[in-house]
Parts: sequence; C-alpha cells; structure tokens
Amino acid sequence: MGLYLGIDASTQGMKAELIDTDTSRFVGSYAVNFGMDLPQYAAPDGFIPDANPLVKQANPLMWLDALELLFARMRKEGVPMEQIAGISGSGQQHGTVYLNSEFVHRLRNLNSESTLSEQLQPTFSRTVSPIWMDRSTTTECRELEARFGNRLQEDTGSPAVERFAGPQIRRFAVTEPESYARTAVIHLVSSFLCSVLIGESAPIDYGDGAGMNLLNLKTLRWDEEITAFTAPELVRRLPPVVTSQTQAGTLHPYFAKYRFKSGIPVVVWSGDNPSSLIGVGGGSPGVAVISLGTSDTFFAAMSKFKTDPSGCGHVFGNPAGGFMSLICFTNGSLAREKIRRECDSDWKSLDRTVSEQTLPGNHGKLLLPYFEPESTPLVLEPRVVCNFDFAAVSAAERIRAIMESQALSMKLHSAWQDESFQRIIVTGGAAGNASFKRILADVFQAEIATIGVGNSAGLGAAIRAANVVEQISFDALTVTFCGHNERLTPDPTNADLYQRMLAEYAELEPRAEIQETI
Ligand code: XUL
Repeated sequence: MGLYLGIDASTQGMKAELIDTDTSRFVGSYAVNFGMDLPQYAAPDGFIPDANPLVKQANPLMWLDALELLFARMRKEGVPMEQIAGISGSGQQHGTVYLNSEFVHRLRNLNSESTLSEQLQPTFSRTVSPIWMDRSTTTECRELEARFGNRLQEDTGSPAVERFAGPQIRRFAVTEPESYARTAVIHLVSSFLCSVLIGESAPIDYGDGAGMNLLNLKTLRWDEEITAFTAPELVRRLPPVVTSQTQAGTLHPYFAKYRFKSGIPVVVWSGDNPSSLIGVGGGSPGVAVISLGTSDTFFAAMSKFKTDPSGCGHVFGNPAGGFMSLICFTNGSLAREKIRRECDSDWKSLDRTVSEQTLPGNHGKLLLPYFEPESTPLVLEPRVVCNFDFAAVSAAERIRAIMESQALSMKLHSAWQDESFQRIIVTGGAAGNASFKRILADVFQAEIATIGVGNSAGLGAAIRAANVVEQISFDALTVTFCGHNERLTPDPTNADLYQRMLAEYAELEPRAEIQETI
C-alpha cells in the first residue's frame, strides 16, 4: 500500500514523519516552527506572551496555517503526496479548542480556493486555546477536588491538574459564560486537527481523552457527574470518545490542493505522549521510556490500571490497548543545562570528566534542582537544595550530583506502577548524554536503549496509521521502524550502592523545604 504520514502538532511547531511500509523505509521528516515561520502570530515559543506567567494560550489559527505550510513544504520538497495511503497525528496534550455551531458546516464545505484559517476563523467561540503550560486554574482544581475527593483520581487517572482540559473548561464557563454558551463543541488540539483533515467533528481517543479529568477510565465513557459539575451541559459539547485504533474518517477533498489523494483514511489522532510510546516501540509492559526534554518525562505501558498514591503521576490510554503512565519532572534538562552553564563547560568534556574524575555515588552527594516549580514531587516555590557544599566541589561532581539525584527521583516516583522494567528507552534532546545514560542504567538496573528518530510522537502517529489501515501489528511495525541504535547494560556492582542512595534520597526529598538553598 505505501506511505503513511504522522503529523505532530507540538508546542513549538508542526512536524511530520513519513514511513514506507512497502520498502520498510523511513522516508523523511518535515517541520514548521511557529516562531520562525509564522512570526505574524507573535508566539515565538508557541504561545502568546502574557503579563500573567500562569496564563499560556495559543491562537488556533496559527495551527491551521502551520498545517498548510507543512503540506506546502512537503510538496515543494518533492514528497509524492499522491502516494500517501493514510494519515494520523498527535497533539500537545490537554490544550482545548472552543468551536461554535458553524464549525461542522464550514468543515464540510471547505473550499480549496481559500485557506483553512480564513474559512474557519468565524467558527471559534473562543479566539484562544489554553495549552498544557497554562497554570491559571488552581481555583477550579480545588473546587473539583472539594466536590469529588479521591474519586477524581481513582476514576479519571489523575487528581485535578491545572493544565488538564476539565479545569480549563470550568474556568472558561465561569469567566466567559456567554462565549461558553455559544460553544457547540470542545476539542483537544489532537481531535481539532483531525476534524480539519476529515471535514467532520472527529472523536477523541482514549490516549488523549484521559488527560482531561473528564473521562472515566473504568467505564471508558465521559463521566456524567464530573462533566456535569465541571460546566453546564458539558457532555453534549464533547466529541465521542473511541479507541486509538479507530479510523476517524477520510481526507477531505480540500487537501487535493497539496496533491493528496482525497478519501484516504485518517486515523483518530492521539496525544503526543501516547503516540510517542508507540513511536519508540514501548507499547508493551516491561519497557519504560524516559524522554529528556526541557522537562523530563517518564512513561510506560501498564499491565493493569493503577493510580499514583502521591498524585504526581498520571494514567493515559495506551494506543496499543490498556493504559500507560506518565510522570513529568519539570526541571529536567532545564536544571542540567543550568548547572552545566554555571560550570562553563560543554557536555562532551563534562561526560569525560564525570567518568574520569568522579565515582558512582559521588560520596552521597544529592542535589534537588527545583529552579522552576516542580510537578514531581510537587514543589510550588522554586528552590535548589543540596546536602553538600556546592561551592567547594568540582564541576564534574556537581554534574554527577544532579544527574544521580534526577535518576533517583525518577526511580522513586515511578515505583507506584509496580512494573519491573527490563529495558528503558531514552529519547529526546539529551539522549546523547553518555554519563546520564550510564547513571540511569545503574540506578534502574535496566538496559538502556537509545532511539535515532527525534520526533517519536510523529513516528508513532505514522505507525498508528499503518496499523489501522494495513492491519500490520504494532510488534511488526516496531521491529521495522523503531530500531534502537545503542544499547547499554547495567553494571550489577553498582546496584547496592544506588539502592542505599535511593533510601537517602527518599529521606531528603520531603525535607527539601527546610534545607538551605544554594
Ligand atoms: C503531559 C504534558 C506535556 C504535553 C506537551 O501531561 O503536559 O507532555 O503533552 O508535550
């Protein structure tokens, strides 16, 4: 059959990955950056700068223009668009798009003479979309908690979380009731863009739907009580919810202008993290994924539905079936980079000096790097805590201290899943950092594999499209497209050392608030 396209609508840009199932070849990656390519939206980092640091919103028209620019670029680069046999996508999770009753009519009648943004501009009942970085809904979260207590987490997989769709929708309904009343349907970023491709209001998949505080993961339906409390008549404003292996519709003839064959299948979109789980080949339990970005995320397929007693971890739908965990460590590369810059060195030389001049365990040095408020563990006020004299130690010791502390934090805060991880797939910008991978291997006593593809969410979306359209199993697609280009085995002689340090770390962390900061 041929080529499958996976689009990733991420925070900072619109990216795509193309795979060929006939030749088992990865064809190429394509990208549009919001800041650089669409400066007219004045959103250099993908959101509109706001005086209130808690508010992070984007203009959904920017996403439409980016989608068109992406397709135009692909065509210009000579991609045989007419050979694409199926499309799926992933979106930054939690962001919501608010549309009026004109939406479906306008979608069905898209005309290729004009642009998507020109034609859909009158269909927004809210001109901005809050994205996952928004933290302005603490009041609404407290209200949801007061009303539902633990049930919210037990049934939706997460306690009330500021960035999640439910608290965001509640805030909109309370602060802009007239605009809320004019809202006919509320989409996630993923289901909104899927709707545009198929020219109909698309369903939401379990993967992304679970990041809303609205979906009951035990019944896999919108929770009636929770939706009713969140906002008036909310359930009738939500799209249907479906498994991630659902064909949402077929490509609207509008896209023939980019030489797509109209009528090709479009598979329901998912969230970027669920899609990434597939893109790195982590769809089955026993494998964990650590994505080292600005924030670090730890996620893994789960053998059974289970929630994190500390409330820091989340449960989303696994596009391959069942559930997945997700734990976000806000101060990931952000903190490592800060310490590295202070040491005035680059990663290559630090990697060398860490292995030459320091020992595993670093004589017990721990460094809790909450430069920004931290999600795991929950730390609201920025603070950096260490159990040694920071100024008196070498750059290599500081770097080892932060990396070992971060690895121990990941181990501690992922233990609730009760899974034994034989392999950890490391991806993201810092996946080239050899000393960190060695520490992760030894702390988790698991094999570390690195994946070559940068955009694992886009690759996961392309794989999901091929899985549904061609009925090729995830296992077979994983073998073909998710090759790991490096494997590192753990050193068993460090197991006891890190087990002891884990206990020390677990003791220090709750006392972080009363420690001296550097
Ligand atoms: C996950 C989360 C982010 C976004 C953006 O809960 O908020 O990972 O999906 O990538």
